[in-house]
Amino acid sequence: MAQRLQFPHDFVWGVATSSYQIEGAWQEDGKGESIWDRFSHTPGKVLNGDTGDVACDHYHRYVEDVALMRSLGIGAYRFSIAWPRVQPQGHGPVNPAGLDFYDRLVDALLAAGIRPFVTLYHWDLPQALQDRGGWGNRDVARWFADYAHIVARRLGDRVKHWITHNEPWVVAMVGHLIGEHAPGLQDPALAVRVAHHLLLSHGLALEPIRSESAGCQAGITLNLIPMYPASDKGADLDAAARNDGFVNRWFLDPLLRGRYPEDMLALWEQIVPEVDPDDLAVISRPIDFLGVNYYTRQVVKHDQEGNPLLQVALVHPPGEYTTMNWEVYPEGLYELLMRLHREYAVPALYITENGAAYPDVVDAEGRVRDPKRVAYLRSHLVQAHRAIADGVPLRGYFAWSFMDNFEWAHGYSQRFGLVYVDFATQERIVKDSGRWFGEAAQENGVEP
Ligand code: IFM
Repeated sequence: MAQRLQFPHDFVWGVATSSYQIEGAWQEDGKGESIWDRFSHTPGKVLNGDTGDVACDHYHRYVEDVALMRSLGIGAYRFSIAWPRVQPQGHGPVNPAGLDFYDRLVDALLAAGIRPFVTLYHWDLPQALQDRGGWGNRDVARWFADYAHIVARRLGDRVKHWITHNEPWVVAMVGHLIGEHAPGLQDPALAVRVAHHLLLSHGLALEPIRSESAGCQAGITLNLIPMYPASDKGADLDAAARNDGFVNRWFLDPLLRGRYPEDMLALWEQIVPEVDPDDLAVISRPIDFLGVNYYTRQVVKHDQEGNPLLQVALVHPPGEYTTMNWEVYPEGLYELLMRLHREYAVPALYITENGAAYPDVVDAEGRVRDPKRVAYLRSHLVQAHRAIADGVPLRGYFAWSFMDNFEWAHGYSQRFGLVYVDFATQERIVKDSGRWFGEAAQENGVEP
């Protein structure tokens, strides 16, 4: 048998979730409405009319959930804070009961020996702020920094890892260009402006976080997708470069180089937002780490009729796909990590999400056998290990997700969890992959 691949002794093994996807309790204890409450309550927006009203009922079951993490041997938990629980109107008065919930959660984690990684924004904007223009309104960036300050003041003595945003590309583009996510808009210029304000809010939040959380590490999480041209024709190479500009460089370059990519500025001349003189200096304030969410690659071809902003279309090569119709492509993770190291000299990296949706079922013995997910996790961890061996400062890996949950516009139809959730009874059943991942965490390594 091949030798086990051992990770560095301080490598972080974690699981991840987000507030709207698991908490439920959508209007309890003074929580305000979020854009995802509004969106999921609007008929036709989410598959089967599913909502996050109850989700995994984690708000009431967090003690049990933390105990389950502990029993698996998980070392860290990445979760997000629901802004409208903390500030129901998005700015101004604080709702103490909302902060208390996260305070209790952090204490429970620490008592279980699990390190909390907090994401401040994983898509549930207070609806009251959307009513004032949402992320299209520059003021929201400042209000986000105030909110970050409030949370860090309360939790910063115990939380030492902070992520400002989860996947600003998705917020900007899926929410404001494609319209499949809240707030469900389709306006290219607005989408690019939203992206800018998200980045600005990230930069503005760093200082208050650091001031309240001595010795902390603060960063941001991007969804990054390595792009491959569908052929070696010049037009396809250019198409892949444009899609890379759209998904990856439009966020990486301002954050890590203090400028937007020239080729994309030229391409999007008509829609690029107003950028105040200091904005890019704020956006590129040093981060301690970059969070990377990696699921798949994209194969791209030039297509005049394709996405009008980019004139590209995606090609689906033969291979293995998850139920999200995402190709399983572990080598892409290695290539992505190497690129971030070489081209962006990122100080440290965490894989803050990686995982797969498959059609899991509970068998007659009450067991969930999910060998494909085990294979997916293993193959990606092998590539992560390879990147570390080649010099990438990768500090940890978080599996998405700790448990099955509300997969946005797909409702409950996509199961990503290491733990199966029966949404009718809220029973949790650890999948084979959950046990496998817990063992890998305990042994700090995987069999190749
Ligand atoms: O469920 C999402 C998560 O909220 C953000 N990253 C991708 C996951 C799977 O689609």
